[in-house]
Amino acid sequence: MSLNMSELRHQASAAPPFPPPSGLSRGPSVASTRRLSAVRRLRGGQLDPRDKPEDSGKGGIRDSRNGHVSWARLSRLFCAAAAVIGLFTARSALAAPVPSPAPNLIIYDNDFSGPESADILPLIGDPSVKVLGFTVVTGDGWADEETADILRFLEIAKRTDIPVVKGAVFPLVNSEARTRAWEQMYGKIVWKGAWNAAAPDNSFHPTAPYLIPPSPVGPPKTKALSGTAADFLIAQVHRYPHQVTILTAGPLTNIALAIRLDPEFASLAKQLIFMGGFVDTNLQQVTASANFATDFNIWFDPEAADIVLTAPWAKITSVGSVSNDIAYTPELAARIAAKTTPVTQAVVKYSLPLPLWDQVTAAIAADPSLVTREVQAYMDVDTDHGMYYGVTHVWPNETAPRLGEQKVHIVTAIDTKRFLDAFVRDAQFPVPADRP
Ligand SMILES: [Ca+2]
Repeated sequence: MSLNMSELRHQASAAPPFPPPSGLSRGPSVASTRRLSAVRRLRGGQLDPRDKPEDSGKGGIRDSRNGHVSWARLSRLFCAAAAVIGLFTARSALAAPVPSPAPNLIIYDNDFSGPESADILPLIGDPSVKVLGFTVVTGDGWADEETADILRFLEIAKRTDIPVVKGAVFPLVNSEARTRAWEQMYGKIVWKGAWNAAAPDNSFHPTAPYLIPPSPVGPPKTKALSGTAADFLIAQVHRYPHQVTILTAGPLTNIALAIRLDPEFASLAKQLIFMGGFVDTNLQQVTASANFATDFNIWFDPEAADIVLTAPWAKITSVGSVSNDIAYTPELAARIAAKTTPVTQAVVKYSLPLPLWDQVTAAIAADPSLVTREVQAYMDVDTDHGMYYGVTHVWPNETAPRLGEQKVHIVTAIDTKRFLDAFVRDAQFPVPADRP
């Protein structure tokens, strides 16, 4: 979620569909990684002490011709063998370059909105991460204007090598009209994203989904790929089976469409990490913030969330209200501004003092060790069109209805200091002046 409100927009138009991201090669397989480990161990002479031959009880190993062999001779035999193996492996290593560790492959789906997208910095600022693409979904704004926003920010960051693909314009079932009807019955919703009331400067335009108001950082020159986000997501998990983390920080429409188009999609991904799943936050809407304690990403498209949470992922991680506790502050801005790049300037100029919802979620995808506490529970979303439409619910083993809902890792605490330190570092990555 983000609340940038008065950015100007520019139409993103079509480009060829889904060329493979530049500079990307498949990571080594498990088997090749094991081979690499073995080569390194042997080349370093680090023989496992458990490999020591079993003692015969007489100071050596029985030789079929000469009786006992001394440990000194045995040692010489081992040295000779190791030398031969070392020569062989050295030649093998020369013949085949040692691959670098497999990158952390991520597709980031979000309702990018506004002239800065600081939430992508934990990904593009971390050299261990390879972003296969950014996919865009309507949520805080409409998909067309959001696509222009993320394209422009990638230009500022000099990372136009990363593809951007536009996704769903509308949620699966929910609509502005349904939301108005819900509010007449059950109360008010503070933040309605693309359905916020129309603003004179067109920062909100609920009845004009394809309008792109001008942006203070100008329109992008680059274009999104043609095709849809769902097709891009499907293509990438087939290209890199069980290697791609699907990271989302917007409504789950694109992910649900991918699941419905390709029943293999969820199981072919490495995992899902999503921003959302606020559990038991009703009281916080009274005691803290009626806005921040609302599960916007789930509420905006409950049916999509239901489809996603009942799909066969290898692992699901929910980053929910835990991210409310970490906000963008003047102190954080000052730390980021200590190094001047086009990215730090844009972040400091346009970031709003809001919780770092998406930034925390992206950072966890880049570095899961930031999580210091979690709870596991079955999770799904209410899709009845009543008071609790779009409300997340969790169950323990004993009471889960088992209608397809999956066990979810719900993050309840992170290492905040380490997150903030990493976020400042990632925001300050060098932006080459000579790269287009
Ligand atoms: Ca978001």
